[in-house]
Amino acid sequence: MSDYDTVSAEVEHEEEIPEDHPRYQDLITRHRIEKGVEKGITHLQGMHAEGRGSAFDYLLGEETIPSANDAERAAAAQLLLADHPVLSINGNVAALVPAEMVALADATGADLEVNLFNRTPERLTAIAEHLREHGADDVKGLEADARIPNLDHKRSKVDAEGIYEADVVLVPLEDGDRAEALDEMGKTEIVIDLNPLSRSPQVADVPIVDNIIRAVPAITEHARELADADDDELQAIIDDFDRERALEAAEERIRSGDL
Ligand code: PTJ
Repeated sequence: MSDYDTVSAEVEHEEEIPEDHPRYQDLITRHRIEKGVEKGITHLQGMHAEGRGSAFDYLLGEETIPSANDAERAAAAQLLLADHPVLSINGNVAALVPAEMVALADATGADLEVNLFNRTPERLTAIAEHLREHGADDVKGLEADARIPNLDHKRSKVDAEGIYEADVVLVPLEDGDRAEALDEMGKTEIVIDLNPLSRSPQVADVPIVDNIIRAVPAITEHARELADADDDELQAIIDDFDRERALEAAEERIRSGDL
């Protein structure tokens, strides 16, 4: 079987995808996004976003590179040290890693907030419901009673008691304008994005260049390991992390990776 062989789009459940398939992770990802669109969670544009991400992941060798693992550890330290951490959820994130985001929220004491680029009440409600089906108790983002400054009206909507007042936010697969606007608000931003040249990782305090399906469980694992660490130990992990070096290492791997 070559790397380019695929599995029929007729696959109904992801368990039907053979685990020994050379592109197993990519097929699972594609399948989850497709189901997300069918369920009214994921926007059609989410398919384009996924295709773009998948091309970068292919060039990264579909694995967590060492600099991404360092970023995931720094992200765990940031979330644990935060006064009010919030994890932002869009239609792709909800389709790909719903239970994993709930587990990360539990491990770090973070809130979950639905925050959409293509915002509609139907998708907001469907995503909140989907997260609850995967174990979430409280899902923010439905009130949208505050605004991120310097962003157009629809995309600026957040919860006053959620992203608006958070000190640390995890914004996976985020749009560049919003990442910049959150940065201008002084938030500590953790971004997960497979494209190191995209504006969101470029403005992030902690850019994680890794597939979200690997990154989120990895952050949770680091957070569980660091659960008993004191503030000095967490701060030392944050201070040791070099965002520029992480971005350069990812770009270097993508440009020169031996596939
Ligand atoms: O659900 P909504 O309405 O909030 O819309 C969500 C999308 C993702 C459609 C929207 O935010 C969007 O259009 O995003 P962009 O501008 O396409 O950016 C998405 C970024 O995520 C790109 O840089 C991709 O490379 C990256 N990406 C895609 N899939 C993954 C990924 N990064 C990590 N893991 C992935 N699986």
